[in-house]
Amino acid sequence: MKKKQTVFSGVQPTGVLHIGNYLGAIRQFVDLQYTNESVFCVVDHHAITVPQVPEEFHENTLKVAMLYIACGIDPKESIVFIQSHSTEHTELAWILNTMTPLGELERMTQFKEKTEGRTKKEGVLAGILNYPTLMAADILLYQTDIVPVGEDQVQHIEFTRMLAEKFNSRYGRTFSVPEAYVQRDTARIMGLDDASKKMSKSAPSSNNYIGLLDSPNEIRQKIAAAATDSGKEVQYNKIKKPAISNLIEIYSAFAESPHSEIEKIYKDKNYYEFKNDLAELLIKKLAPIQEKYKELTKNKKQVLEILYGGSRKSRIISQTTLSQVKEKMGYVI
Ligand code: AQP
Repeated sequence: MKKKQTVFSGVQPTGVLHIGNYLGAIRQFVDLQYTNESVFCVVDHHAITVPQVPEEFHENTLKVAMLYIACGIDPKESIVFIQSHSTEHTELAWILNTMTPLGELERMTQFKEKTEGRTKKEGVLAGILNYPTLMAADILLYQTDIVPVGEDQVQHIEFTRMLAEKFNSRYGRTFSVPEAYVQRDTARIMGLDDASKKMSKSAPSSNNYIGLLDSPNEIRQKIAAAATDSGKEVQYNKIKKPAISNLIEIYSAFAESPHSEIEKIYKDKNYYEFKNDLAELLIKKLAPIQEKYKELTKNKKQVLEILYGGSRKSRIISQTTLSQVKEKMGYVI
């Protein structure tokens, strides 16, 4: 079957992936790969926009790659590779940087959040400002049509579209103009310890998230400790009951059952019973991912071969795009 469109996305190796990364992004990668040309990248250059401990960074990069595969990304269907293995990404990022208005970067919500409360003198590093341009390069190199992401990344896709259109209008059509692909119900899974902020792998407390590799006991303990709202009814209402609604969203996504069904099941039950069942559901659904991951850790050589092979395939596409870009701009190539 001819695959329809080109899908590209990436995840940063800034920690162990959590169920928000899975529901907001990786599950979509898996579904889309069968009908679309798919390219999935471990975006290691993005991770170093915040300081990394070298040993942890190295390990986390391989962990993300192994979790991609453990979650169901099939290297026979998709190109899987590590961003820094394809130097075209940083080269195109530089070129795009020269066309990016500073104001566009400064107004990015993530830039504002990540530098909140810090003055320029206190050392806001340039990478945290510039990384949307690198993300644009990642996407545009593959003539991407669709970018599956969580809601927090939508602004960056809009920014990528702006750069693609700007380049195309200045030099003639060179890039496909991509669109964000957001799964409405799981676009923003909130933190377990604070339902007003998104679940995040670099959250100060690990009680904020369920990691894809958390043990059954960790899952039980974290769900038991998860914030709830006043009252005891298991009802979906994002305004009045944000914390319970977040847990219902997680339950609903893993059980593949609508919120209303869950409300019905727990109509005469309390938070305690609901949380117990949610923990057991997560343990059951994460078990096959954890098993596959464990197998992969025993064969890191095979994982590296997949990644090197992915990089070779990715470069066939990215080198073509980069050559076109440079030729149109007048570089001597
Ligand atoms: N809470 C979330 N709900 C739904 N989707 C989410 N994503 C992240 N958090 C949630 C999506 O996961 C993909 C990979 O994210 P990323 O690692 O590249 O960066 P991020 O968005 O900054 O994710 P984190 O977990 O919050 O990492 P840190 O803490 O390092 O910043 C993206 O598609 C993202 O939208």
